[in-house]
Formats: sequence, C-alpha cells, structure tokens
Amino acid sequence: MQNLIINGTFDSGSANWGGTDLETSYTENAYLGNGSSNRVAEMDGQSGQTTIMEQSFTVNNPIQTALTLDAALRTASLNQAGTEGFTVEILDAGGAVIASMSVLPTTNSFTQASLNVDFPSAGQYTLRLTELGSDNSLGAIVDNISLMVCFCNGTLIETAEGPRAIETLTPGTVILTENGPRPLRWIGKRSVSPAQMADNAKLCPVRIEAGALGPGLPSQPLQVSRQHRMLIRSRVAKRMFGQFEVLIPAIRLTALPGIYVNEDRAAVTYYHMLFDNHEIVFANGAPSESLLVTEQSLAALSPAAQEELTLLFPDLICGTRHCTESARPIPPHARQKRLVARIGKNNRAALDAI
Ligand SMILES: [Ca+2]
Ligand SMILES: [Ca+2]
Ligand SMILES: [Ca+2]
Repeated sequence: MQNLIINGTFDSGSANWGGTDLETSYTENAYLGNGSSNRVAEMDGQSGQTTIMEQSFTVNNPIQTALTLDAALRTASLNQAGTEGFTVEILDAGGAVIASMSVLPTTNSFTQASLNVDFPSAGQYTLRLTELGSDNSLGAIVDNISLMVCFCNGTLIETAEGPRAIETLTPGTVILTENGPRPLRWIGKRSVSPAQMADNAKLCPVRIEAGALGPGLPSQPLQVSRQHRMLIRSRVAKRMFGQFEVLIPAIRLTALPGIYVNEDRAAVTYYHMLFDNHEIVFANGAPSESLLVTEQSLAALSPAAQEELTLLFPDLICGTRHCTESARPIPPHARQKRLVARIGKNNRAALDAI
C-alpha cells in the first residue's frame, strides 16, 4: 500500500502543499482545546482570504480507490455548524473535476469523510480543498488526508467498461473474456502475510515482469499464485500437443526470463474469479485462466471460501456440471516442463505470434 498524498498529516506543516492562505502550523489543542499536540490544518486562514490547499500526485494505472480525511469544527466555530467546512475535489491534468464532495463538520471532534475516486487512466492528478462558509478566520480542521493505492492488488482485469482493478470486481461485474462479455459469478480472495510466506515458501507469488510473455504482455508486472495458469501460445505446443494454445501454471514459467518466484515476502492477495464456464480473462493484458473448480483448486482456497462456493454453486462443486472442461488443454506436469524448456531454448515468446 502506498499513500499518494505526501504530508497529509501536516506533521511537516505546509510541506508538499500549495494553494493560498494555508494555516498548518498549529496543533489540535489550538483549535479544539483537547490538549493534543497533533499538527492539523485549518480550512480558513485569514479573514478576507479564501483558503485553498492543493497537492498534485501521479497515478500509475487506472484504479478505483478512496480519499479519506478526518475533519472537525473549530470549537470557536461551533455556532456556525453546517456552514463552515470545505470542498474536496480531484482534478485531472486538464483541470476537469473527476470526483468531489463537501465536508461540513458539526462537532469539535474528528470524524472521517471518504470520497470514492475512479481514476480512468494513468497520469497526473490534483487534490484541491477549498474553504466554505464565512471568510472569518474561523473554520473546519482537517487532518490525515490519505489516498491509498495497493500495487500488489492492482492487477487490471479487462471488463465491459475497460480495465478495472481486480479488488473492485464483484459478482455480476461483466468481464471481457476471450468469448466476449461474461458476468462474474463469484470472486474469492486469499491474503497471505509475510509470516505465512516465511513458513511456507509455496505461498510466495510468481512475478511476471512486463513484456516477459511477449511484446507488451503483460502490460505491467503481474503477480499470481504458483498454480495460477497462464495461456501459452507456441508452435512448440502445436508440435507437442497438436494445439497452439495450452494452459501452464505460472510456477512452470519461471524457467523463462523475467518470470520468477518473488521472495520479497511483501503481503499479497490472490483472487479467484469464477464464471459459469472456465474462461480466459485478461490480467494486465495477459491471457490467464479463471478459477477451474477441481479438487486441487478447491483445496487451495480458504475453508471459508470452500464453504461459500459449496453453498452457492453445489452443481459446480459436486462435479455434475462442466467442472472438468478447461478452456484449453492442461498438459501433464512433465510435459509442461518440457514445453517451457523448449520455448526457452528456442528463444521464443511464451505468447508467440503464430
Ligand atoms: Ca496531524
Ligand atoms: Ca478565510
Ligand atoms: Ca470560516
């Protein structure tokens, strides 16, 4: 996780903030009379000047996240509750407002406000807070301005509405599969802590660097669990299995350049997307499989996820439906190794142009 807002705590006064008539050098106690030496900002500097606080930041990929902040009303402003406050706006590089809210605190203790922000593309954006209410040097107090993004979760999945961060997908979201738009039936996740990885190295993710599968694929580094299967397209596969395209677990691909087990032991969350059929979806542009319900894949889920799936999709779990129909052939282990070794030896892309 990373906070895109620097010095949103005002521990460093006005550092990293721009705008006009900033008031960031006082403590909570100065405004709220609570004895706290925590530094805060007041959204009303001098009488006659409208306070504006701004900070620009860079977003690396389209992502849905939320801006959060703590706001209170200065004790001396309590008689103006509901009018003193500020607006919060997120502007794109062209100055268009992509998200906004008004914050009008009513008490002299902090409450958290939250604004959902859907960044449509990578680029530079600006957060702007503008004073509301009488311009009288009394106003709302703000602190802990935060815009968290998580790079480990930030895998982008192609949906009917364009690429979306996997952690924002919910059952019903229409995903763009190789077969066209398909509604997601279920999405499960399993978070793995650094301590769990230290105990069991098999929980470490496989990292696929940008371009490691083929030109521009994936479009940015992709982290998946070891057994997560990626689509491979190769003449070698055609020769070995009679088909250009097969599914190979990520761990087998670590024999190729730019694909390796990431032993940084940073916390990671694995997602499992379930559709009516086994589908090929696009993760950071790279074709990879949805959850194929087998005894082995079920066992890899958390007990709670297993129980949920069994309740929601009894047909699927009992094996009375298509649970053994995979979207592509899955070669036996020894032949997976052989395939990847030959692709590496021939210096071909794992996703070759056929
Ligand atoms: Ca603070
Ligand atoms: Ca003012
Ligand atoms: Ca005011």
